[in-house]
Amino acid sequence: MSYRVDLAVLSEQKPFCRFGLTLHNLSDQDLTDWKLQFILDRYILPDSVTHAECQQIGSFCSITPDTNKIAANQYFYCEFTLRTAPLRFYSDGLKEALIVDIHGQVKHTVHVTPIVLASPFKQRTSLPDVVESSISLIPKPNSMVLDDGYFHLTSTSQITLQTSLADKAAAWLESELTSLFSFSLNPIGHSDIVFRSNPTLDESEYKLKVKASGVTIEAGSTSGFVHACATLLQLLKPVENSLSLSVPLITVNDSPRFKYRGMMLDCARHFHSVEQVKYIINHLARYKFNTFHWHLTDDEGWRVEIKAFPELTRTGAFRGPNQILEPQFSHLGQDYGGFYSQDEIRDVIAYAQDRGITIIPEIDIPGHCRAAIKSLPHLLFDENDHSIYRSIQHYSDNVLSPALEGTYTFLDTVLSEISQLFPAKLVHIGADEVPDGVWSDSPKCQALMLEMGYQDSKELQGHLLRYAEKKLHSLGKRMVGWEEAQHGNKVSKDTVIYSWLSEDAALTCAKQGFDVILQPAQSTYLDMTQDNSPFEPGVNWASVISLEKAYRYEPLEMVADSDPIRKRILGIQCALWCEIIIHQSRIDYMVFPRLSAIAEVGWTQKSHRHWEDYLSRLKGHLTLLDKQDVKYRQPWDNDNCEK
Ligand code: TNX
Repeated sequence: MSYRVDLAVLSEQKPFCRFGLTLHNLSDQDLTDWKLQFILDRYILPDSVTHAECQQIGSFCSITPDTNKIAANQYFYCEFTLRTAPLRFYSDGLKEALIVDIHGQVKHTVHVTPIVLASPFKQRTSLPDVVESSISLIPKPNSMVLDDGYFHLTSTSQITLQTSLADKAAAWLESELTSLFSFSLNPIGHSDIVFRSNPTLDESEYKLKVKASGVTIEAGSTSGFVHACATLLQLLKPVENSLSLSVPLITVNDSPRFKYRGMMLDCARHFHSVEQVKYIINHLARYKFNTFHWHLTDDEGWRVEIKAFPELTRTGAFRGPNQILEPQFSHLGQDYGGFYSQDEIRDVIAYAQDRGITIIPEIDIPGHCRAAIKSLPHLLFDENDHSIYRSIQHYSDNVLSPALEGTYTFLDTVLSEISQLFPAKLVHIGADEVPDGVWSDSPKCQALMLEMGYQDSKELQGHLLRYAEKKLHSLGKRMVGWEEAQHGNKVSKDTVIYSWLSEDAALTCAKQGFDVILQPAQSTYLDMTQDNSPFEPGVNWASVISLEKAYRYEPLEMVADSDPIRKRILGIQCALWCEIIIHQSRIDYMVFPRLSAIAEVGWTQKSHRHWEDYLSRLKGHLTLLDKQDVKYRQPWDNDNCEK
């Protein structure tokens, strides 16, 4: 190791933190003509830097020192300030660092030491020890009666389909039996699992009966059959020294608490392969979710092929030293990225449909658009816009202009292709986090405001979103957006609001007449750390979300049962934002088992949910996760760490 960088907290004076950065030249050669590049996802106040100048684009930082030489075995030191909540976790520090020459060519790799935090080490919280439940169903069914005894699926068992509604569920059951238990059904065997249509059952509702004579599944919808299979799969246990599987005698009559149960996956900040996306979708089916919200575009990446604009993926899907987009979050010295072709997307949609899951695509506008703007500057870049702004993720050039014709050409084309590609009725247009100050120094935007009689720049955002909403209507779609979609008061009440700031904010939207999906960051964001130990990966701007906190999320707790506003709440969703999700094992660590806790929040009635009861079921359920080799966070292991 010839070069090393250390970062230490020097002082915490709310709302600021002061840091000292030391770059050690441990080699026996002088270092000259150098700059230091590193990844830090907080914003360095440019005027606060000593002995150097800092340029920052998003999380990509570049420090140019005042003196260009570090003699052999000497070091360079500078200080800077962040306006930030105190740092509490090692993953808050520098992620990667490189020494480059003054033209940006890589000279040396740099070893990054863990950040020296100001806060003392915090003990992890431990979970109560519980006795493992004999039935490990998650989410817990809303009605279930257990009998004595077992039925056995054997090498002579067969599925009998009495309805074509169950085709997909039965095929999924067979593939899961193979992958979880290496168990195959016999095409000419006994009718041990019978699927029967029951038109009296609502969407997603199902009945599962296991008697001494076999298993009967009834539903009135594809989703109902899939959920019944998810229950059956969790009831099965391999019988020792035999090829058969046992299932307890049981009667389950079950239906979900919320109609909409979703998960959002951010594939823009880091790219996840088709296989990784399918992996998540299959797990969603196992936990009886019915919606996968696919965050396909953001500042740091455009991940969906648009035939009319190949530039969007040619430029916007990659970042790195040889790309137009700078490296962000990881892979500092390397080109990095990827996108989904339309054929791949169709394949993923079919895979999800086979599991009763609808995919809602998200094209995030007008903020979070840096990758698109850099890819299509001739359409999307307003060269006369001198507005000064900085987004939450530290970009000053990431917002579409509502006053450029090109913006509308872009929207028409992208929304048309997306609407054709995705069969879902809902299309998500983002609308989150448009920074203050945007459009204020653009003659075109100011002229548009004057022409339309707008007083507030938020109305420009509303103007653009109203256009998107009408376009989507003309394509037979319903628009959905983050909370800020109602800013500027222009979109109609047909738009569905995904509320992430807080439940209060969600209720305000519902009172105004919007349908709402609850996704409060404080309980459902899977990128939040899971404990106070500084070793935990993640961020904590909304909260630390332990398994218990996720489980104890109680939607609409403050709303009376009789309040008509409840009808406006379509359901709940959790989200994995992926700034820090660099590899599959981190997906596992952040998602499992919290996903199972949120699944129960969405599915099981409040009166049936109890924390310790969930834990006792979870204990048995972990065996199933082990079978799938999921690298979940060990709930009872106090030295728990990412593998
Ligand atoms: C907020 S929630 C965001 C995302 C970030 C996330 C990180 C929302 C609509 N926007 O852009 O990735 O926080 O936790």
